[in-house]
Amino acid sequence: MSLPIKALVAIAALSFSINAMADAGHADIGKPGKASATQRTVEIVLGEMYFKPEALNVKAGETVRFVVKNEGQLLHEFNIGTMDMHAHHREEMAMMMEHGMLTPTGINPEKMNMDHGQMGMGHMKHDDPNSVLIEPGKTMELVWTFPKSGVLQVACNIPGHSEAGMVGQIAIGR
Ligand SMILES: [Cu+2]
Repeated sequence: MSLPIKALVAIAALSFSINAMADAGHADIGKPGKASATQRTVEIVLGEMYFKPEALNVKAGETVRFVVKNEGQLLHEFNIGTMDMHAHHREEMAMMMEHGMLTPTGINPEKMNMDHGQMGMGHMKHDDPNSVLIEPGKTMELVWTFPKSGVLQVACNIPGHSEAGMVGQIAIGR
């Protein structure tokens, strides 16, 4: 495994996750967008413990290219979802921390790509299409097509971070 971490995370972010879609259930949070369909680029800066900007308005059905920069010292996540989805994902992230796949400052690619089936964890990869994990000093992109209406939450689900202020809001169509 000699792919740079950035590439691994980009691949993970692009891969379609059945589980994430199932988690979304009835809540329509939108879907991964095509870079070619991008109508707007929005820059987001992450740090301890904030998103800048922390509130955003998008148009109904708009495809936005997020360029997300981690200017902090710790590993952070930019995840678009609902409160329920974030609560569920926070548990997964806590598990990944416990098992050393994530550290407070980075991603351990060997552990992240291990087969965790024998540990009773099933698939335990950070491959949700609605999320990017960004190491300190790095920038990641996420292209997202929003639904026609609703209010979504942005969160960093690394244990303790959203509790400390890493939450934001995206309002659609207003
Ligand atoms: Cu964070």
